[in-house]
Amino acid sequence: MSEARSRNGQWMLPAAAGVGAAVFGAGLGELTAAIIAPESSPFVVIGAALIDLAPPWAKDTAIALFGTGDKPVLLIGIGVVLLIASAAAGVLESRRPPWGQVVLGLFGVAGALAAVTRANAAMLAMAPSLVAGVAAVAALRLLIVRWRGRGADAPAGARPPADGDAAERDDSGAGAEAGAGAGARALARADTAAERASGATRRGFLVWAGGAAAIGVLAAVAGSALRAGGRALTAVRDAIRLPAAATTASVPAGAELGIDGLAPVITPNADFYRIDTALAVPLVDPSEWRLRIHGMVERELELTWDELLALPLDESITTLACVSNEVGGSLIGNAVWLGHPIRELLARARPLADADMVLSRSADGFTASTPLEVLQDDRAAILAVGMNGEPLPIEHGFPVRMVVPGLYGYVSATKWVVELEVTRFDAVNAYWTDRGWSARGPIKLSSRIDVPRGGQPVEAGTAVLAGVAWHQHVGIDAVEVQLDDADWRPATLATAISDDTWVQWHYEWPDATPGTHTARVRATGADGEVQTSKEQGVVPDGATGLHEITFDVA
Ligand SMILES: Nc1nc2c(c(=O)[nH]1)N[C@H]1C(S)=C(S)[C@@H](COP(=O)(O)O)O[C@H]1N2
Ligand SMILES: [Mo]
Repeated sequence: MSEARSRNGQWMLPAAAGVGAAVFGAGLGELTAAIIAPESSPFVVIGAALIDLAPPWAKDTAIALFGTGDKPVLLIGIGVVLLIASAAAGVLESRRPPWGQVVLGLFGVAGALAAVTRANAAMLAMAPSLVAGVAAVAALRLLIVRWRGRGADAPAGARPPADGDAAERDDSGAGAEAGAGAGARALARADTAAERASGATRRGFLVWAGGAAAIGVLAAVAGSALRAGGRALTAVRDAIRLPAAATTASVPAGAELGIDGLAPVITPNADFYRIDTALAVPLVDPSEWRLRIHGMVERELELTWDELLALPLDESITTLACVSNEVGGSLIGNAVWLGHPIRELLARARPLADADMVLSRSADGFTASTPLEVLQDDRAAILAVGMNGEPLPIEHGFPVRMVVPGLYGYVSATKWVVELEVTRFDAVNAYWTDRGWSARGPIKLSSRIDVPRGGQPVEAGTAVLAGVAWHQHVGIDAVEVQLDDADWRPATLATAISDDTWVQWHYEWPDATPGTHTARVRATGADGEVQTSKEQGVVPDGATGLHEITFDVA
């Protein structure tokens, strides 16, 4: 081993470690983005931030030089800068640990900051960059520790572990003089051994650094394949023209109060809450979609997408709610659904007399247990293909999901549904039942105050309070408001769409005096039930209690 090569190894291998670690982290970051936050690829958010920060002359020059190619050039530029910086971080880490880790970590933090500071970004937007940063830092740390252990190319004092150990044993076991002699002999041996082994360990080390980079590249490739799959399915969805409804549903005049800050009576798809266990959204091509109805039935049934669309499709308006919705929470939404009654399909399959449950299963294995009789009565329990006039959004179950008025989503609203197994509650548990939640989940009577919104100042005089109340498949008879612990006073209900939907309410408070006030709301169901003030958490079958807000009158 020549001196020059040995000295090169003192920075080339750490530089390779830096690059390997950075590619490893960046790849995992891209994959994370593709799975959970497609808009927040670390590269794209950093690029976007640089574009925003760049002075106008820099933008003009870039456009003059590269034309419409300016953005790819920018991304490639970021990549090159990152590679150089990560090589430098590797060398830095080999001399002044942990500063190399700090440098790579700062890239992750910069990406996270760039991601969350974009317009209407969710906290989740930070995740890809944080994953990238943490992965790169951990990989760099491990690679440099490995490099330090590998011998001749390491700085003095960091010898190969086996030889170093031998020297230490000698030092501690014998007297100081003998120990020193043995130590020197051991080091001399180590030098020649290390020189012979050096080519091999250098290759071994490069395998580690290269392996880290290769994993990063594979992760990035997997991420882009996922994105491509999502784009392809989006194109398929965009091309779908749903058949006209056999029966239509409409929102009656007077159902929408149109009060600023009040949840609209129909929730736009883009604002509809989303809850599922899917790490990556299942991509189900309609042309490959099949629904199998089986289990305790006289006749098994299989249905294709074309067959489903050929059946009569009805519009229905149903308010979906999540069992995890806290009192006053936002995991609830109302949409116009288009679908075929499950009742009709069950009638064709003919359930056996002792069956009492339908276990629906999604393409990704999630299951829900729905009481059979709920799917057989006259409510609009449907296999939905449309949501607010469009095919289902992919994250809301495209191409087909269940919607069942009156039951929490976890026991009824299976998205990406591919199977209905007619069975019994005492034979099988659904996904959440095995995790501490109730096997049955009727939605509880509840109400919410939306206006005044938190922090929104209210003028003295007439203050307007408004919100929504719901008890799906039962209906709402009344809503009352309580201000500052005074008597309950009746609020005015908007026109209800149906018993299966929430209803808006409002209350005008004529003598709103300056100061801080509290307001509470409670609903009465069409069956006479008054919403309980008894507080219960969401586990195991939904929260109870009254929604209370405090607000300031100026
Ligand atoms: N495949 C699948 N379907 C699912 C879930 C799920 O995790 N996986 N979650 C359910 C729950 S808990 C709720 S509240 C509703 C939410 O539907 P949304 O995301 O369209 O609002 O979907 C239900 N359907
Ligand atoms: Mo849910």
